[in-house]
Amino acid sequence: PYKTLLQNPLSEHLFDLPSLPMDAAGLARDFQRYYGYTLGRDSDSLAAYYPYAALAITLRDRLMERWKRTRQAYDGDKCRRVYYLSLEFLMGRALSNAMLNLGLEDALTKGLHDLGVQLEELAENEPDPGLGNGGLGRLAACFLDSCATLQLPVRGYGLRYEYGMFRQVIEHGAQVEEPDHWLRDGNPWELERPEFTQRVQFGGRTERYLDHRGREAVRWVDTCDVLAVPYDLPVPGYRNDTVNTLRLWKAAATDDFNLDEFNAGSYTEAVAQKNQAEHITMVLYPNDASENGKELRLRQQFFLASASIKDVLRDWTRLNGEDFSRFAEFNCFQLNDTHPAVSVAELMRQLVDEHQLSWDTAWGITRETMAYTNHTLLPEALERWPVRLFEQLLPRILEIIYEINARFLMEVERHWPGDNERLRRMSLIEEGHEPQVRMAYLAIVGSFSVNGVAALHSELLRQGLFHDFYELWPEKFNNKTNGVTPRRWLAMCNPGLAGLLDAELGGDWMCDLERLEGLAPLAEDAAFRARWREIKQENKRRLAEVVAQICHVDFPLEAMFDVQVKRIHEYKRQLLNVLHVVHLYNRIKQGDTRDWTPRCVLLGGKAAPGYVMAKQIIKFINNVAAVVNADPDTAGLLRVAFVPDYRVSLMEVIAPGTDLSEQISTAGKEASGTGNMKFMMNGAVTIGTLDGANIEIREQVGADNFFLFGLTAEEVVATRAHYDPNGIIAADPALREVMGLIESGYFNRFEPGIFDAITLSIRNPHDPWMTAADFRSYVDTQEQAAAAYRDPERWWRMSILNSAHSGRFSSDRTIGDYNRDIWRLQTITPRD
Ligand code: 4GP
Repeated sequence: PYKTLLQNPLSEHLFDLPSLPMDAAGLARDFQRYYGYTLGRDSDSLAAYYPYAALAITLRDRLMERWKRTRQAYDGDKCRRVYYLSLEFLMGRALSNAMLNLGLEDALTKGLHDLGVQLEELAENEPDPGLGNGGLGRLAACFLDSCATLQLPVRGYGLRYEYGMFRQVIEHGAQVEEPDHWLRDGNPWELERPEFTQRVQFGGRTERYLDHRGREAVRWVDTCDVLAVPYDLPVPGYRNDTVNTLRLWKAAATDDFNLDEFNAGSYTEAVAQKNQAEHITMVLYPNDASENGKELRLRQQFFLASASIKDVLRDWTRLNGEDFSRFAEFNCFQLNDTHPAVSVAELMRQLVDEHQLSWDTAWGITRETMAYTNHTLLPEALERWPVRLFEQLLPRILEIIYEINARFLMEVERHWPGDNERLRRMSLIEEGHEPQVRMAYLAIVGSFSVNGVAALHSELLRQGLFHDFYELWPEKFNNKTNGVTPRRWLAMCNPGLAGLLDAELGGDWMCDLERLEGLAPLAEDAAFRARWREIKQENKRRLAEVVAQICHVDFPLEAMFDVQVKRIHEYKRQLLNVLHVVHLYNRIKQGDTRDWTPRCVLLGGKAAPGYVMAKQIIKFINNVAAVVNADPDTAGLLRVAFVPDYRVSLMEVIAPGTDLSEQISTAGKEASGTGNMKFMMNGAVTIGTLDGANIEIREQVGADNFFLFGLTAEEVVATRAHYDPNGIIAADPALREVMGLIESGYFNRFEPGIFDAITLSIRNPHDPWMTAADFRSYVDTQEQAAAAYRDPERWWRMSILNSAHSGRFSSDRTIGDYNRDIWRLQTITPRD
């Protein structure tokens, strides 16, 4: 689309930019100029967006110089690079992040103050970009942050969804979804790069022909093409002059029109048809950890894979021509779950069909450059696409998958001669009434590395889900326990605690989080504990204000703030939490409140719009909350709130203000969790099962500083065959009463029957989440947590030790591990 090139290159002087001022007055001047001139606003404009935008551009300029220098450094070094391919990047707001990383908070606050502008108020006007569902998308964002801070040449590739994650509104206790048009006012952080547009093919058919060397070759013809236009977002490292790139593709129509229609006078129809193309990046699929067989989703996946690989190959051929002999040495693709797994076949297609490499050479390259991360064990989340859909949409890709499969099955046959059952199990194609392509297997076969995201999860992959593949290629399998960025999740979101850490540990602990260990001895110091408590109380005040404002529920600060925020999913067992709440309510109603710890229970999270049970759970939480909060007997003892529209910016207020972190999934189901790490860093104590990274959290902080309950993953499996929830309910008076109260319709007096599905699921002997099995040990352990909270010396010591031992859960450690074992990148420092 940009065929017009300059005849004469621009003068070098043009690129000799003066450095921008970083002091208060200089920043304020720029802000004023952008507001008044660039954006053209006046005193008559009261729209809050523009002063925010002026501030964003002021910061973006400062990033821009560093961004260019980083690119030059990477190009100049001809270094090995990694491309992180992900359908989701849940970046969170950019402004405070840029400010922190550039070290401009004080200067900007002062500069704006001198203009009579409140920085904090402006920052609140930034939309929270929701280009992800939950853990997987947020992990990608933490990883990019760590890569920039560690000065690693890693580029993110994703999609620029016009509509991100839906906005969740609660009406009569139930979730209602509203579209989130986050780009409506524009996005001052992005830089459109139409000059790097790529063309992506769909549909059509394949055709054999003889290439110029007389060899048989294949081309993909008669396709409906879509343009992929890149938008770059800067990813600043922490005060190190590195600014990496997140490149998001937007789908756009080509300018080729159906001439027949044109000539038949259907000009408007021909143009209107082009709209179809742009639908590809219209909306994020709001499902986490669950499969969906929608054609548009496969289109999105291929669109990302094809455009990104073309982008990388274009860069390669620009410098190396058609010599791919060292390609694998310099390039590595990390696949964030199976969503971009079609990249394996697409890289093969581009190398073989477009760059005329032999199959074996191309396959050698592919297998040395692809690496795959799995994020979930839930079988319903394992992506499979109908062969039929591939045939229509990506006929050439299907041929390539068949070829990969045929060669792979020969390898299996050599390894286990005559084991037809194994061939059937391991095939990339699941046979049956409607044959399917197994995307996880394609990813494993095409990669040199396969990792899970916590020790237990990686072990369960080896022993369960991917066991056959582990037997064939044990060396491919490895673990990379997740982490979160301490810049956003401590330094930025908890300024009170950050100040204390600066004072006690010296600056820059956020780049060497193991230094938090230095807090451990201070846990014994009463004066320090008092300081710690004050900071937590202030953070609780901030959180209580938000809860009062949006939930209209009053959270008294002396109560224990007990929080579970995450996607709503049966395996995460928000239901178990609510059963405990109902149990506490029963105790209050029976006058059993001796030695009571006042408690404020906060829940939040979105349900996939089509996940009926998850939506019922939200309704149930809200109904229970309404009854409990309205009952005068609970005053000062128990409060329950559901915070609507849980998102990154809300977590920034919630994590610092939490006392007790609920990580209560059925053991063996939560791959890792990352919210658990954010809470721990901010001094919350965990109540949790031996699941995902909880196990490693407990190892770090010590069994005394973690409230453990429930069956282990092994016990869950062993119990399954003889699980008898009704027997358990009958034998436990407390649970019997809880179930009785719910089943009496106490929480749905005007809506008879609406919670039947919930109570039946708990009573079902095939309940995969085994909620009843863990009730007793959960309630007992909650009682221990409550008792610990009544002993302030003990509680604050535990709180401090949780932060102190959270260093391992910095995503800098995680990325260090990826780099050591998989990526093997050199650090690159931009030069002046
Ligand atoms: C999530 C997992 O459920 C969570 O345990 C993990 O911490 C996170 O990925 C990051 O690895 N999975 C998803 C998903 O978000 O969509 O599968």
